[in-house]
Amino acid sequence: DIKGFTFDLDGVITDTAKFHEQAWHDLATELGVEWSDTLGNQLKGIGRMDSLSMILAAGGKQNQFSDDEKKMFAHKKNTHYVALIQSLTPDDILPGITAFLGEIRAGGFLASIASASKNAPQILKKLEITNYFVGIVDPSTVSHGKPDPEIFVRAGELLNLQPKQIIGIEDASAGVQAIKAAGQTALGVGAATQSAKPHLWVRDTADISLKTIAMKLSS
Ligand code: B16
Ligand code: MG
Repeated sequence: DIKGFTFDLDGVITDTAKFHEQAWHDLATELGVEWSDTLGNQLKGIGRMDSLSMILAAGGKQNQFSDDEKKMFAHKKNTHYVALIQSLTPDDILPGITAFLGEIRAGGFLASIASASKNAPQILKKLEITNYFVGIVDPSTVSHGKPDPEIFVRAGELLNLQPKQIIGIEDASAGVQAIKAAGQTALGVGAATQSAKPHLWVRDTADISLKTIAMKLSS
């Protein structure tokens, strides 16, 4: 029986992708790398240093900077990003999610966060939903990013449940792969997850509820 949920953050709980994109776009421009929507999409769900590497590679500049310079660029992007997320309020929670978190709590289920973002604690605080979660995996202690199962395994451990008792929720294909590899049931949200063949699928966060999940599990 399902007893808990592991949540991705960006794209499932709130749309911080637009802030990441703005901050990366500005940094790319400053570094003389031409921005494209394709590049922006490729960065979704990818960790901070890997995102920077992809931007430099897109501009053919992967060998032009020292590790210290790269750290400085990533720090600069993050400072800008952190300034942008200060505007988040509970109104920025994606449709259906607040109600679903309420159902989880009322039903005695547990929830934890499996996000690559080091800013996840701040974001949950801004959205005023920190106390719906028993824990947040600290991504700085995770060695392998999604699609590696590590972060979902850790999020499952925070729940103190077996993988079979957990549903993981993701909007990225690499995230769905990670959930499946962790032995949890994957609920994919949106078209981008279909290629990873999640066990359960919804078009939109508004379609997520205990009732729809129960229906999909039994069909
Ligand atoms: P930070 P998720 C990911 O969050 C974002 O989708 C991705 O764009 C970002 O680069 C990554 O977190 C790291 O975030 O720079 O804040 O540590 O989808 O795993 O919740
Ligand atoms: Mg995501």
